[in-house]
Amino acid sequence: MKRISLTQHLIEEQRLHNTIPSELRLLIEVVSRACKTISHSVSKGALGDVLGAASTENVQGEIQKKLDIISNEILLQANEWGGHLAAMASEEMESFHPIPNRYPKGEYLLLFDPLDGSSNIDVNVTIGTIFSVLKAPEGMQEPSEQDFLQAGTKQVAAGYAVYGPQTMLVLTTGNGVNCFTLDREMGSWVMTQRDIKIPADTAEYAINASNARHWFPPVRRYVDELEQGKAGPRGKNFNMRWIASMVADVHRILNRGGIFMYPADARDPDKPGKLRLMYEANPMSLIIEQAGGAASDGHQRILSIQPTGLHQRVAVFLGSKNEVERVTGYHQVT
Ligand code: P6P
Repeated sequence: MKRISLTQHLIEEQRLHNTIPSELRLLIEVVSRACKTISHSVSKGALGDVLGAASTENVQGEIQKKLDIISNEILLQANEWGGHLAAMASEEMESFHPIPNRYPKGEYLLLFDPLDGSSNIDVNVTIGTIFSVLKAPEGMQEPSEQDFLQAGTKQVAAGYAVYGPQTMLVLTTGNGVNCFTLDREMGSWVMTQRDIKIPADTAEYAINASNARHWFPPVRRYVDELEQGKAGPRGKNFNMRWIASMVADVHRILNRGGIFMYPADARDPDKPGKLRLMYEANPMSLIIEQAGGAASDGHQRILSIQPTGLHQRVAVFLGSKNEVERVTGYHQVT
């Protein structure tokens, strides 16, 4: 495959599809540069005094890790001066972050989980950054939380950086999914996979099985069948993976198929799941669908959900299309 840079890809996409105006290209390049900085901080580990917990909690009531805060700051500072954004929102901040008056404002809204998989940071397991891009409503003057509450189908771009053995950037602007590997010597993102597609079938599933006693019947039935293997109704054996880092699990699924599940369960029937719609489920669902997969909350397409809150949670079943359709079907009959 011809190795091209992220910049060349974005310019070629603009020529081909006219879907990446210069402001959006600037936004994507600024975010990708911030992810390089985050990767650099993450890779220092104990040498950079970036490990361990901060003394604060985020809006989710979770103890923040130092790197959660560092990564959030990196994204805020990288994006606020460029004139491409009207506002930002983050898992780590209760309310949205308007662009300071000293900077020009643009027409895009950027949402992100600055460092996903934080429980893995201190034990050197893969983590990542997830981001979602929306257009600000026409004629918007002063941004409000309501302006962010757009269905996932309205995203104009979505992506993640995965900080693993390689640092990679996975991006969609609505015409397929492309992967870039960070060339640390050159400091540039180089395309290493073009138009990636997820196999419609799989023999691998991802769920936190320690919650099995709390699962509702449709999930119980689906996983039981997988566990019965060749002798069971599925007629084949399945493998299980759970990295407890959505970015890492999704990246594996994007590359070799699989189904990722974080369902609602009986621990808190009012809580529709753990993952957040706006800056985890929506961007990942767009990427998965653009790669030929599917993403549902058990009842409907995640991208069709009309948000009601910036930090609302949603149940997530995403990955190989035929498996997501099967488990979603069980929610209609079980
Ligand atoms: P559990 C990380 O905290 C995260 O938000 C996702 O990245 C990951 O898939 C999930 O939570 C792990 O949750 O309950 O298995 O620790």
